[in-house]
Amino acid sequence: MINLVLFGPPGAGKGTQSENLINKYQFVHLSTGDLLRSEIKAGTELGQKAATLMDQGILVPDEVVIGMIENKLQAHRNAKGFIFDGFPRTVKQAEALDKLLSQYGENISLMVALEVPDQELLTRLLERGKSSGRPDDQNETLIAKRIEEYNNKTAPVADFYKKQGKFHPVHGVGSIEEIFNNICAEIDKVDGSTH
Ligand code: B4P
Repeated sequence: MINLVLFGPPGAGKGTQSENLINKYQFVHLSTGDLLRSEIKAGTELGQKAATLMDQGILVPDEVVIGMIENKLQAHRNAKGFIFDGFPRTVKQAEALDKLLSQYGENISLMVALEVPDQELLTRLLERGKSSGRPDDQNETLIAKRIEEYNNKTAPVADFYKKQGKFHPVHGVGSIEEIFNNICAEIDKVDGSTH
């Protein structure tokens, strides 16, 4: 079983690459961004609270996303592997994930970190904002706030996995296919060494 953390700043290509990775490896896809957006769409209390924060580019509380992930792990006990997209986003979330997986005798196999310069992130997100309707993609100030949240709270998560020897950086600028092939090469290295 391969459990992959797909990591990177907002707009790095996590959601984009996840789609292709699911097709190839039959991972169960767990995107906290998608889970939160479906709560917002359904108009739940959790969704209403999350929307206020997300619309300002701020992370939602750790307890909320950890609870969502726990429910999903329980619902997919027979999965071949998981791809964690946009989670963990804080060290507290990373510690909680290790704990949850250990209850199933599992652990994170690797973290693939997509590396993309800030200017490129801004261009991509503003472009997506023209059609996505996502409030958090609409202007430069908000996107800058999301990148600031990433640098302050999320970037330290990379060190957490570096210490475990699981950190695999991949250059995230170029064609989607080229980046996909480089991610697969990292997964296959780890997958091969576990057999
Ligand atoms: P997410 O939904 O995770 O939002 P994201 O980081 O913007 O998405 P992603 O990074 O997957 O987008 P992609 O690059 O694929 O989170 C949204 C919000 O939810 C957060 O700000 C936070 O408030 C909250 N949240 C989520 N998880 C949380 C957690 N664990 N804890 C607390 N809060 C949490 O796509 C970007 C664009 O780039 C696309 O238009 C794509 O087409 C384009 N693109 C992709 N690859 C490209 C390439 N190679 N070249 C050119 N363009 C490319």
